[in-house]
Amino acid sequence: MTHRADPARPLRRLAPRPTGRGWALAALVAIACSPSAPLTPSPPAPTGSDAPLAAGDGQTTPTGPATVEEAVRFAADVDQGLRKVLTEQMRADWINQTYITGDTDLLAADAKDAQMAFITQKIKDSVRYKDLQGLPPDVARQLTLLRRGTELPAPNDAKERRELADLGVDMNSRYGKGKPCSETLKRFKKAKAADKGAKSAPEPPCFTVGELSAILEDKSATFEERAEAWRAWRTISVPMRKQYERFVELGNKGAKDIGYKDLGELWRSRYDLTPAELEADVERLWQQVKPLYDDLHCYARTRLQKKWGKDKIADGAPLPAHVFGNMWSQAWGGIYADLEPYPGQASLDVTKGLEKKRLDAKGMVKLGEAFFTSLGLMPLPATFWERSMFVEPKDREVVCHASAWDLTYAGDVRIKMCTKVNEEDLITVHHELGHDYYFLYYNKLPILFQDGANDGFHEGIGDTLALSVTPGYLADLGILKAAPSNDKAEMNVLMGRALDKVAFLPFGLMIDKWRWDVFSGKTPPTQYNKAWWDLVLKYQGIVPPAPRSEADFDPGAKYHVPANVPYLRYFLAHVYQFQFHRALCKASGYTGPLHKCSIYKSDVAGKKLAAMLSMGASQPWPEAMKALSGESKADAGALIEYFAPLQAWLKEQNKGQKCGW
Ligand code: X8Z
Ligand code: ZN
Repeated sequence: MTHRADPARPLRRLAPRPTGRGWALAALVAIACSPSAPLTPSPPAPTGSDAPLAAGDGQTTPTGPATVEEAVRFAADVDQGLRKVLTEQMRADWINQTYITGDTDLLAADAKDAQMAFITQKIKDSVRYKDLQGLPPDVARQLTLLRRGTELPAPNDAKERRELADLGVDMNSRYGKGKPCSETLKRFKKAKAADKGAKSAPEPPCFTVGELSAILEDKSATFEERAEAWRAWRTISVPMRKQYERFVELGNKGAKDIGYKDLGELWRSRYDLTPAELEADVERLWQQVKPLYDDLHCYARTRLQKKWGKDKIADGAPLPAHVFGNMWSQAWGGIYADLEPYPGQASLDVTKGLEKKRLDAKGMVKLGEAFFTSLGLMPLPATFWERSMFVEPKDREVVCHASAWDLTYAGDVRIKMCTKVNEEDLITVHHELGHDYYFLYYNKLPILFQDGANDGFHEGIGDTLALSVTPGYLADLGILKAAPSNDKAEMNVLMGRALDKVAFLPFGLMIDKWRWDVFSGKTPPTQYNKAWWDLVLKYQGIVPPAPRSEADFDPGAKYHVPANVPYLRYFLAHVYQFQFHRALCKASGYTGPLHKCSIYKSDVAGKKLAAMLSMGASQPWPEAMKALSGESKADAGALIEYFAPLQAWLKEQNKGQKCGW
């Protein structure tokens, strides 16, 4: 994957790396109880074959009326069994994703099959204790979490379960190995190499998602070449269409077997709210942020019209998906140069600073760790440094999408990244370390509590710290020459942030809107692609740059769909992280404008953060939110406050424009 240094690009996270499963798939494990007093005995993690309770070992279900003692024992047994099946799955997945072959696909599918069998059986067994009175709260919470924890319950039938496991692994690996070919793009690359005086190697004209993404943000790529890169990537998912259809059928069967209407209802049941309440809450948050997105969209259109001409970017029309420098138009930092409010106002080229410091991938991760330890958090364990994958291996296929891993639920945490020394990856490093720190701080809890307060919390921790990776902080480290010192430079910085954070919001929402409708049957397979583009248009105001039809399967070209990672979490995280940031800034004694705050070196902020992380999923998420911020509701007010100066500026810029699409 190629990445150019991009002069004067402010703090931004680039196109998300290709793919990433990581912790998310292990998340049977969801939420709740006090970290200090787990009532369920939580013995050391058995990871070997001598584990006291073999997973899925078919213990006979007790007969007669259920008792509290029996339920407590059940929860303890589940804890041990889960440690075993999940650790086995994690190990198989780690090997599979860092060395994709037919063999490792099989090993991963075996482990997934065993994990699904165990969890689905235990969910069914737990029904016996559902209405039992007098359970210790910790045990009741664990059983609740067990029932809603898995994102992929298996159907009763063993053959169907195996089929589901195989489908999941196959789609994931297919995505990881995706390398579409294009003669047009080969010519583009050749011409580019010739311009630089280099000979391009006579390789097959096929490209990874990283390479295609690089073309999307390459200043020398034409409108048409970008459209070709965009189109080419979407050929990899065509064969997934049938697979996905079957995957939905089987996943729904599994969900029904454990009492949910469909898989989407199960996914929406994981937020300590009813599915209907969750949907209403998400809509409330979306309405809070939509005006800001609309302002940004309107401004982007004007600037893109200047770049590409009104024949390509029409007045009042939605924008084509391939002009945002990102394969999914989900983060727009890749075209910062085209949207920069005041060109040349400040030297914000972080990539150049990192290169100057001669930091390598590990050095970037060290820098990330240093932020966490500056807050008084623990250093990462030695095994993290020994076992993580920091760079893309040259000799084998891997899943490059960045991810964080907790292999044993007892301290063997890692990251897997094809790290490049650039600004985007510096931010991604913080994101991934956020997951690892969560793992480390809650790993004394029963395994069912070893999860984020909800999945949006897990996604939001690293991002929260990354909001403190300000130009001021980077200038202190000598990575930037100086922090911006005037309003214009400030506006540039804020725009850089908004291109990643604000642009992402509708995308973060629409993916699962699509899946919820697919799972419920509202969107039948004959309308998979149409429904997808209807939502992209409605929420993002974006249209495909090439004709689409039901022969395509564009959702499959976004990693989280074939990998079956729920996506609402990222929308929530984008709201929470500003709420967390505001709370931690306040705790650290900061009183200035939110977008300039950095909590670097704040012990007080670190303590608050650690306290929340240690709660894991032991209590409903509003409790965790309260522990950190004193607020018990999600609120996009902090995001709006953060971007207030930018929004005022956008409104000025958009005067006289007909916004919307
Ligand atoms: O997948 C990720 C992380 C791993 S949890 C790199 N993200 C989403 C994406 O890439 O689409 C982070 C932001 C959104
Ligand atoms: Zn993540």
